[in-house]
Amino acid sequence: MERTLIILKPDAVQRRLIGRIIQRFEDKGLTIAGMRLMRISRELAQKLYSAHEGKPFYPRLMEYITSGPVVVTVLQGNRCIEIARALMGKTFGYEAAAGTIRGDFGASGSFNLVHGSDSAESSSTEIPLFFTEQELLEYSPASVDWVFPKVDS
Ligand code: IDP
Ligand code: MG
Repeated sequence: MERTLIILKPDAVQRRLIGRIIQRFEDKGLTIAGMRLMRISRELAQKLYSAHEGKPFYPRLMEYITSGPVVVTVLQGNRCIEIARALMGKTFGYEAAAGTIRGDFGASGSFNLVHGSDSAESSSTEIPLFFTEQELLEYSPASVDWVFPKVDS
């Protein structure tokens, strides 16, 4: 099954939204394979956001993501990258649709609560920055066949 890296960014933790945001992913039927509360170092932030180096907002992005504890989690499920991105909504809360995490909880043009891998390629480079294979648990919640039928479209 596919996996994606999700980060609840410092604003999500400071605003005590961890439970409500994780709930969205659980409600959808995605499985938590790994989870940790941590503070992202500058070195790690540079690796995570290497694609954005040189962009005008990069210094502020580095400051933001290293400014406080984050919750890093790996979610698992068929098409979970696309599903998680849809649950997150557009990049900033002012433009994200109501019903999405960013649309419901955010209004800022810089703080946006969550990070989610945007492709299979990025999830495969992002996940190992935070978790070893041993730290990711392979299990099948009792409900999983009802969320992802063995024969599906
Ligand atoms: P995404 O998180 O929706 O994939 P990206 O374009 O990949 O958005 O940007 C990564 C992160 O960089 C965003 O989540 C946001 O925190 C920050 N960012 C992107 N564009 C801007 C901007 O124009 N101003 C300030 N921060 C930005
Ligand atoms: Mg992105």
